[in-house]
Amino acid sequence: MTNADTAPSPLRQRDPEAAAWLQREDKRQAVTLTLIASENHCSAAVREACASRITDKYAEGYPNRRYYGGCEVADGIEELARQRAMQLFTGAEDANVQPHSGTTANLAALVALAGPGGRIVGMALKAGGHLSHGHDKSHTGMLFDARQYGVDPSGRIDLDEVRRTVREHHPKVLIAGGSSYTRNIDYAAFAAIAHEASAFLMADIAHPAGLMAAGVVPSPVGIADVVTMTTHKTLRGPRGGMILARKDCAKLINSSVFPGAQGGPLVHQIAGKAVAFGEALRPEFRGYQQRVKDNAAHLAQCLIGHGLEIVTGGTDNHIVLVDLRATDVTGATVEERALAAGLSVNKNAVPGDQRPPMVTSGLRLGTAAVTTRGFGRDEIARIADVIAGLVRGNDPERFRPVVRELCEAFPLP
Ligand code: DSN
Repeated sequence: MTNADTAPSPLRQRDPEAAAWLQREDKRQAVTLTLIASENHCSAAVREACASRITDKYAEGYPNRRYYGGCEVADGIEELARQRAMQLFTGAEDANVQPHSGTTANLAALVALAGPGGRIVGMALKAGGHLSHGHDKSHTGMLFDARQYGVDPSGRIDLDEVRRTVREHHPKVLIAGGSSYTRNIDYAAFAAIAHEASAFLMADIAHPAGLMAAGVVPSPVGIADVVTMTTHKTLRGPRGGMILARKDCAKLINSSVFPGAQGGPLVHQIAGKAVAFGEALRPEFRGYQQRVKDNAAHLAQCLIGHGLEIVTGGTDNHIVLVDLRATDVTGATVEERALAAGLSVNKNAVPGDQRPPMVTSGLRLGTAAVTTRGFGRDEIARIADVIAGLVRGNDPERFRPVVRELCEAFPLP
């Protein structure tokens, strides 16, 4: 424990109970290796912006068109975030930085493009898609007429199936992207399929947004009509969402976010987004994203070397999806063992999975957070040894010293 941990702070003085919970989270992250593909560690500068006094400010509306007075600073912050976003994602004609999350961004974009009750086509959750792409438990599956496409037996998108689904159902929106899909997507082919059917193409890049901003994987910006994302995964910003749109879709998107789906924007989070986009515009961000991608490819190869099956046999991005069906363990069991060893991972369905979502036959791993801590090939190989040992049934306690040593050698930013 350092002096900084015990020094009086307004929070520690006024609410020691809440402060203790937050301190416990600092400690948890420090002694845990995060391999959850949707998580990362943002910088202290981003966290400082998110904790700023602008959290007090209501700013319903958009820069220079607000429903409240005193918004000149909120205008400046939001415009800074928007301009940096458009610089980062070359080809973006408009940026809406207000969505509170990726799901809110998707809902707002789908209402804008499909209209209430409109037909949408997205990738099924079990195939690697996302709940908000039309799953029946999501409002996107209840409020829209949703149809889904899957993946081929090897786990890859089958463009012929996508084309058949679109030709059969005539959707207003075709969605490309997912939350556990590990391969590059041919966005030009998706756009051709959508546009042939007079549908919009919406690309959800929540996961690979950082890799795309850095140019290490192909991006749909400039190809898709609308691109939605989160800002806290590979992009390494604060928790939140964002929508990039072609100029002719921008008005629809903006009024669908506010007043359609949200009230006052979280200006403190938008400040964090502006800072994170500024960080992503620096040259070192590309190197970081290249290492994230290389580490994921290496992790997949190391796990294959241990005899484990990887969906599609590898990865093009930061995600590795382990198929446990040839073993005698479930995703839930390995997730629990991993936590006991100090690794934070998540169980995940694999294509064709027969097990329920709280059990699953897969494990989704991601390299964004450990790469932020500074991991390279050697550390990734050690983590692969641990995961393979856990799948084999070794006592998780046995791996705690390795995880502790790595956490100490590679501290949080
Ligand atoms: N929770 C995000 C993920 O883990 O991919 C998606 O909502």
